[in-house]
Amino acid sequence: MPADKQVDGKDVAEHNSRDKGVWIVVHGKVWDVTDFLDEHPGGAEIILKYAGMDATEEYEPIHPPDAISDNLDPDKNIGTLIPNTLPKPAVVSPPPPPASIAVPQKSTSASAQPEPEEYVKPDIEEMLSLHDFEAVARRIMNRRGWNYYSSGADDEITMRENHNAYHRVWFRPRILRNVKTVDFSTKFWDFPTSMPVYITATALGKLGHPEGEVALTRAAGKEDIIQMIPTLASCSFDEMVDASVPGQVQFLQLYVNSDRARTKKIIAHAKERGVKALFITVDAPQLGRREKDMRTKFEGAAASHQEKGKDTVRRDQGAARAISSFIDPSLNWADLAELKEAAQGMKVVLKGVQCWEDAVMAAEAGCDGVVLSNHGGRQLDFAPSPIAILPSVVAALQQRGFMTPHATRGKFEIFIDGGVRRATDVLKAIALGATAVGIGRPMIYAMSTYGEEGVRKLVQILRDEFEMNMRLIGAPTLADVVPGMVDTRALFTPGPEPTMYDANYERMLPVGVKAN
Ligand code: 173
Repeated sequence: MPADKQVDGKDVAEHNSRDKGVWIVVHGKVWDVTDFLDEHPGGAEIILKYAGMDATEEYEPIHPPDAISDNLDPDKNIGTLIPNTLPKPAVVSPPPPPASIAVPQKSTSASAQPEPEEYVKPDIEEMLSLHDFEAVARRIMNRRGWNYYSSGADDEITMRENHNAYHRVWFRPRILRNVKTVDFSTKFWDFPTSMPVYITATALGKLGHPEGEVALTRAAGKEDIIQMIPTLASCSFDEMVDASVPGQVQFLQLYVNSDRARTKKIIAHAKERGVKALFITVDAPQLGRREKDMRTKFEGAAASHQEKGKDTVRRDQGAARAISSFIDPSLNWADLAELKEAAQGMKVVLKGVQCWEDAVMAAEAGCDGVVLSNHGGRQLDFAPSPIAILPSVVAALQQRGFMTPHATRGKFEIFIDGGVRRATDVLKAIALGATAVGIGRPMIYAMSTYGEEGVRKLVQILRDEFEMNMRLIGAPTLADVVPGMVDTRALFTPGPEPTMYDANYERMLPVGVKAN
């Protein structure tokens, strides 16, 4: 059927079941997805829910724009929907904010149903720290987006520990050093950047902001920091590269697909578009259980599981589960050579290393670096915080000659991510031997609350913090931030009471119990 055929909404509405055929509308185009139902990485159920309807709103945040045309044959494009001919589905009201943060209600004697007080988003100039973006995000993001980004695995012990561990590293500040000017620009390998912080990969940006990840790209370009492009972005890879300015350095985070040909195609395309480094995620052979995400996304909806198809994975539980089934759990060390060869010309880094033995194996396998990461506490609960394992990783790599002494860092770079909220956190990581630190959630919260300007503001806040804190520890350059500037003796003992989580995150509650 010719793709420019005009299709009446009534015809679409009639194709609403496996028996009658399943048509859906996305961005004004009508697609026949009947044969694709059981191939859909997100499962058949979610498509069937939109059978005969316009699925654009559901589709948009969790698929890059080219996902349909990449996966369906052109003859499955039935044509273009004639505007305003599709019967309207029942209106679904936007999800309420989490009950635990519901604002106090005005008491009014005139009405039995008091109106909730409206939350007034603060002016961006009121943002003083990275925590502030999270606090605003929690109030204004829709529930689905907030629960997806804010959730951690199981009891969220690792997610909290990632941040809390920084509270147990203390500085040993030096005095009377000339800190009139401080310089915190640095290089990742030979790629210069304005600070030792990059935007790490986070999926599904349009759950937070309609522009999605291109807002991060633009902010990174303007503030001269490096962005790691996620495999599972809401924007397409090309949109993110097209949004960069000339000379802007971008990395790519890669989930390795069971279909290796697809992965190689992605790598080749990234190389062609000038991506400088490939960060292969190695901590997610299966997605962790983020119960807050799983529970709330389908609150009130009937439970679902894939009826037919290749496996029995439930895909209705949370945004990430819906789209992660392509990730290859059989990926192992023997596959690295092939991936490295495909990536020749780009740096290759393993993202998600959680002990020194694996960091050494990565170096021995010829990788250019590692990211000590537990995926923001979203995968294995009780994985250690990256800052706690950093000293042992550095020691092991130095012993084996993969890292030269701190001030003249070698070619093997150590990045860390998870729980970073302050420039002091970053400086602690630098002192202990990291090249730089990835920031994920706060970037997404800044984007979700104030768009590109929010992300720029976040970077500016960090810049101010770097300048002040480097003066206060007596380090005019990052080369002066050496191991002797930190005291890690408390790292493995209980430390100060955590602060962030009580303010910005709610405790997880069992099914059916409302937070208060
Ligand atoms: O942490 C995540 O949510 C994540 O990495 C992911 C993995 C697969 C699909 C979507 C997101």
